[in-house]
Parts: sequence; structure tokens; C-alpha cells
Amino acid sequence: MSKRILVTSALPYANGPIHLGHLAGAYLPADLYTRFHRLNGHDILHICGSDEHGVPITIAAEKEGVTPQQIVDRFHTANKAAFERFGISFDYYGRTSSAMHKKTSQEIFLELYNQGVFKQKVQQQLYDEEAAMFLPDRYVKGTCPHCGYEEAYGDQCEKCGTSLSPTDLINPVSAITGNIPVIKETEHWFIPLGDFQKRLEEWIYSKKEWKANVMGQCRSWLESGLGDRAVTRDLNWGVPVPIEGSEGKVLYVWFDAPIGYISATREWAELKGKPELWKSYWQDSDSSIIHFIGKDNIVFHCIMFPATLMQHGNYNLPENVPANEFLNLEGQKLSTSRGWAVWLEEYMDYFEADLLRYALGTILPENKDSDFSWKDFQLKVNGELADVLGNFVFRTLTFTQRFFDSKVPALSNPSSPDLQTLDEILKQKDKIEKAYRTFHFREAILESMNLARSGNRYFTETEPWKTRGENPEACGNTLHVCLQITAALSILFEPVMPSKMHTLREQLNLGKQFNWDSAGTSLLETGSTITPGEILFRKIEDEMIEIQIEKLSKSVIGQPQAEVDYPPLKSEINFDQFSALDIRSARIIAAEKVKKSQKLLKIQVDIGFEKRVILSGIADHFAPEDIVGKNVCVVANLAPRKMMGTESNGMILMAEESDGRLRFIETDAQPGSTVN
Ligand code: B3M
Ligand code: ZN
Repeated sequence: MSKRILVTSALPYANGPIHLGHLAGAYLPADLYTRFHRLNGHDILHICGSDEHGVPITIAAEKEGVTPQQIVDRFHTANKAAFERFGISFDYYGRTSSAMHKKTSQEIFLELYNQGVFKQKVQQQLYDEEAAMFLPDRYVKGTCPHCGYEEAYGDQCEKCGTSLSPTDLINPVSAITGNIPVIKETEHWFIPLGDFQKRLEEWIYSKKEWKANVMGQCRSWLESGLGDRAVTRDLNWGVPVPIEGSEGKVLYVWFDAPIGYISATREWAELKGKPELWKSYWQDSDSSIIHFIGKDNIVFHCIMFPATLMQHGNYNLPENVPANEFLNLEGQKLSTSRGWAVWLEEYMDYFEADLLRYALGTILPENKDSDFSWKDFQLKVNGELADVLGNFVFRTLTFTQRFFDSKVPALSNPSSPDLQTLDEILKQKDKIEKAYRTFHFREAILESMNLARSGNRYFTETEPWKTRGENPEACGNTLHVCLQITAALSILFEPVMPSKMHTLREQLNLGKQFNWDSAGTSLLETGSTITPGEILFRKIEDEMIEIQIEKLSKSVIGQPQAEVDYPPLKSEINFDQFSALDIRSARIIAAEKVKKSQKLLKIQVDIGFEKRVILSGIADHFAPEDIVGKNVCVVANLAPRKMMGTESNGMILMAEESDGRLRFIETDAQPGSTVN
């Protein structure tokens, strides 16, 4: 392990508040990791800040009729405060509108420019004549050429995930005026990523410990071949391109935003009074960089930013990029525009931070998308925090208070269950530690709770309420062991629930002198006093959860859809045309992703009299493992069609809802039954 670690969390756009999806993607895992290493006494620095440039900001400002500066000022302040309330322990929270950021990103741009790396090219760009401006990225909407989604943005189709250029869109319209844009020429600088292909491949493929989801995305980018990417935009909001004659042009937000990590580290160092200190984190070979991000940011952190840094020459490349998948809410994709989200600030008005840190920590989307539901939150708090951890701590402390005068009893002539249980502390500590080091936070939390479970079991099995009269020595041993477990838990759970564990340590009268390894020692001395206080975890009543569910039901998604744009009816067919279709019920017996395809799933179905393969463009909507076992309807007499080298024999029927969600047409009929 290197001497120093720099942890960065994706810089959230300062165009809206923080929600649970943000927390589960980057900030909570980054904070768990950082707090764990700090407890170990490691030199670790956690840097974040607001991403204040780019089209997401200017569009938010236009929507509200205020300036971009007003937008970023508001959300920078609000988000910084919300993170603090939630206990995300950044060492520094910067912003990309700062003078230091302008200076740093212009320096890096100029270094590459002077090295002659950038290509200058004339480009055909969409232009809004009424607004008198070019339309980069999200300033254009239109139909995705890949999946036909009509609301795709100029930089990305949110439905199929493909990254796009504005000119790729079919029927583009300006997001500002709604006009059809014209094409106009403009000049931009491009980074020729193709020239980096070999170096990036060597570097990325050497990273054996990267997560499969991250490596998978990198591989797919590398395999489809890297091309030129523009690093400038025609906009008047952003870091100005520091070259004469480039008025009206700024650095592309994805060029400057990751540099924000560097500029924020520089600001942190200046505040410390050691302006050169940032270099040890970014440039010394005994330092590692870890980027915590969500999956939609992988290409920028694993390909574009590293290419920039490689070319610059003086910087370390990230050691790891443990990107998470997405968090869904009550079974549906989060949508901030439609109010389908839980906002951190609102959450904090109802519940304590540590409860969510725990509940969310146990369902982090580490390998695949996961789901947050309020009922599950309540179950985790009541069934695990209150009933397992809280109960164990409560019975241990109150028993000691009542029957041992609040003093830690001695361990004398311990039985083998006593010793085994004490051993368990070390065993669990090792497991938890290993999980933290390898970014398996869910497992770290599960194993921490498992220690409380063992504690409860041991308490119950040794029956101190009986031994109290019959065998006081054994009773003392039970409490001694349980108190040591409680003390260990107050450290092992520290990264997850810092505030609750602080309270617990106060009750145990554990001083401030402790570190991670103290969890493996006898933390409490025989005869030392404990001061039980208020109960650590209270159960959440149903009404509290109903309030939250009620709030969601008021969002656009939760409401019956009043105005839906139904697609127009197709032209009439006659009965013969209809009966020419042979629709059968079928059971899905296997499904897998088609390699190199974003959209296609290869699905094996049983249609009673035979099994066959059908390709279906639903990979964005369903995970293969989730659809196996479904009984669906297929068009069985459709002519075979070859896609991506595989023949598809039929079509699985799907209903598409007005918001683009897909549903299977499910049936109880035996496979092979005809559907008329
Ligand atoms: N602001 C995108 C996002 O919030 C972007 C991350 C920047 S990290 C350098 O998803
Ligand atoms: Zn698409």
C-alpha cells in the first residue's frame, strides 16, 4: 500500500440538489473508504467540489431566468452544507469557477497545446439563428439514431446510453427556441485519442484489480477504437480557451472538470500554508489516486482524463476507479426532472444521517443496479440497527449497570465459548478490513453487523440472567466479553455511522485515543466504568415511512398520467393479415448480453415444441438474470434475422409505456399455447 492516498469523488454539477443516487454512486463509498483509512492512520486526502461549468448549468439558468453564476452559487452552498450534514468528510470542497481552477486548467490546456498535441479542425455545428449561438451538447434534442428515442440529447441518448454528437441526431431542434437549427462552420481543438490507444490499452489492461463493470466499459471503448474528441466548445460560460483569437470559446466541461480535482487540491494546500503540498498527492510515485464515480462517468476518468495527464507527463494516473452502477428508487429509475428522487436535504429533515448511511451502505450498487425502497429502509433500521446492534448494546450496557455497578467485570477462568467469542472479534475485524481495502463496502458492513449478531447469540446462549445467581464468575465473563465486543463495534462501525459510534464510545467512556487496530485489543479495562445513556437506535414507525411514500406519490411518476402523447394508430389491417401472425406463449430459459452490443440480449425461449434464440434490444431495461423464468408472448413465425452475427428467430412482445419503460406481456399459459 502506498504512503499516501488521494481520494476524489465526482464533482456534482451545481445545477440541482444532492439525492440518494448521487450518494450511492460516489460519495458514501468514498467516505467509507476514507474514514476507514483515516482510522488506520493513513495519510489520505478526500477532495471534491462543485462542477460549475458546461451546458447543464446554463440550461438550468435559462429555465429559471437567472444567471449561471446565481445557479452555481446557490447549489454550491446548498450541496456543500448537505454533504456536511450527512457526515461526508471531505478535506476540501472546491468549485470550478474559482480563480485557481481557471489558472490550473488553462495551464494544462496550454501545456498540451504547446506540445502540439491538439488538432485544430473546422467542424460542422448546429447553430440557432434566432438565439445567435451554436448548440453544443444538451442544447439540441432529437431522435437517437441508435434506438429511435425522440428526446435524445446532443451529447447522449439517455434511453440507450450511446454517446452522441449533436449532428448525429435525427430531426434536431434547439433546446432554447425550439427552432430547427442550421449548420454552420466553427473551429475547435481536438485531442486525438487514437494516438493514445496503445498507451491506454497497456495501462488499463494492466489493472487486474479494477472492477468488472469498469473494465467492461473501458474494453468496449478501446475495442471500438478511439477517435478525436473536441476539447473546446462555443459557449460563453466556462474556462476561456487561453489562445488569442478564440473569443467565445471555452474549454469543454469534461476537459476542465476532472482538472477540478487538481485545482481543489492546490487550494487545500494553500489553505494549509503549504502551497507545494498538493504535488505529493498528484506527482509523487509513492502516492495513489482513487476516483469514486458513477458508471456514466467511466470513460472520462479512465480514458479522457488519463490521456490528458499522460501527455502532460507530470502526473500520476489513477490507481483505481471503483465506479458504481445506478441506484433505482422503489423499482424505478431515478428522475430528477420528474421528481422521482429522495433529496438529501429533505431526508435530513426527517431522519438521522447515520441511519441512511447504514441502510444505503448495505445496498450500494457495487456490481449491478440496486434499489432503494422506504419499506426496506424501515426494515434495515428496525430489524438490524435496532433489533440486532441496538439490542445487543442495550442489553449489555443495562445488565452491566444493574448488576455490576456499571463496572467492567473481570474475565476469570473463561470457558471455551468465552474465548471463542473473543477470538471472533479479531476474525471479523480481519474480514471487514479486507473488504474495505478492496472496495467491497456492502460486505464490510454486513460483516460488521455479523459481529453484533454473534454477540447477541452468545449473550442468549450463556444466559447471564441465570448465571448471575448460580455462577457469578461465568456471568461476569459473559458481560466482560460482550462489553469488549461492544467496544470493538464502536470502532468497526465508525466509518459507517460516525455520529452513533461517537455516542456509543462516550457511553463506554472510551477516550479519543483509538485507531482501527484497537478494535482487535481488549479495549475496556476491568473495573473501568461505563455510563449508559440514551438508547442508540429507535424504531421507525410506519407513519414516518408513509409520509415519505406519500411524497413520492405526488411526483409526476407517482401520479396517474393525465396527458399522455399516445402514438398515432397505424393504418387498418384485415382479419387475414392479423391471423397471419403466429403468437405463442413462451418461457425464457436463458439470457445473456450480446458482446459488443449496448442494447441486445440473446434470449433462449422454450415455445413448447422447440427451443430457440431470439435477440431483443432490451439490454438497457433488463438485466439478463432478472428475466429468466418469465412466461411471455412471442411472434413465432417472423422470418429469421441476423444481428451482430447471431440469428434471431422471432420477436418477444413488449408494451412500451409513454415514458419509455418496457413491460413484458406475461401469460400463465403453457409454453407453446397459441395467442389469438
Ligand atoms: N459533473 C457529471 C456528474 O455529475 C460531472 C462529474 C464531473 S467529475 C470530474 O455526473
Ligand atoms: Zn438511443
